[in-house]
Amino acid sequence: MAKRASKLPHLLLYKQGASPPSNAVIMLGEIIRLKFDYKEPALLKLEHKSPEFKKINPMGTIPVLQDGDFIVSESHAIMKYLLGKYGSDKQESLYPSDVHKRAIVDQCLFYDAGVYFNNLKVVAMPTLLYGLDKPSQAQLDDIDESYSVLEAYLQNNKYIASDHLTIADLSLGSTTTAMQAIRKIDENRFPRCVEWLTLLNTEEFFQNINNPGAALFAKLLHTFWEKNKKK
Ligand SMILES: N[C@@H](CCC(=O)N[C@@H](CS)C(=O)NCC(=O)O)C(=O)O
Repeated sequence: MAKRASKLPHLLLYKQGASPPSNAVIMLGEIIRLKFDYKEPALLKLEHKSPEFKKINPMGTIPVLQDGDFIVSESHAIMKYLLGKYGSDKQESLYPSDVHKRAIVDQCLFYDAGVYFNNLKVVAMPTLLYGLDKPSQAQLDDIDESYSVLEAYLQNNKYIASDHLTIADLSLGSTTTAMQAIRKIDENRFPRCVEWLTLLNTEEFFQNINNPGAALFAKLLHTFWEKNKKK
């Protein structure tokens, strides 16, 4: 009997293990059963700023998804794309179509993209590339301020944007876990954040994909802080 041509898409993801937005996309892939091939540009060698990489993503960031000859960057846009194209029965719960429900998920995604992840990045990139040896008090205060936003989002639901898991949990959850390497959540001030992280940690995709990535991120930062102090 003739072999049927595979309908599986060829998805190539540019990512790094220690990158929270990459891990958000990979967790989504796991939930909706997608298989990725991976490329890992060496950020420490600035490969993501090379002319070749910038042809793929002018922003010079990871993750970037290549689906056949279609390319899209920015983890939140990638997740919405993957769900729209391959989400099938999972799409509705992970990114609801109801306008109000979707607006709340978007509110969280844009908070991650526009503010929250940046509070991590302004510590991480100068540590890895420019000799920063510890976060400043102002950076730590900004992170605490951003935890208070999550705490407020979590007042009504145990998940960040709904009473069930959505892609907002993957984004804000992966950023938050990595952020612990810089500023631990104070359980007395932000109890709902701690409960939410505990809940996410019951998921296998979180344990298997997110947590090793966050551990790698923590190790990198602490190694560089030690090294940079000796300079
Ligand atoms: N909002 C973007 C952030 C992407 C981002 O900044 N990724 C980091 C790695 S975790 C990066 O590429 N940093 C390199 C740089 O900005 O130079 C997303 O969610 O994809």
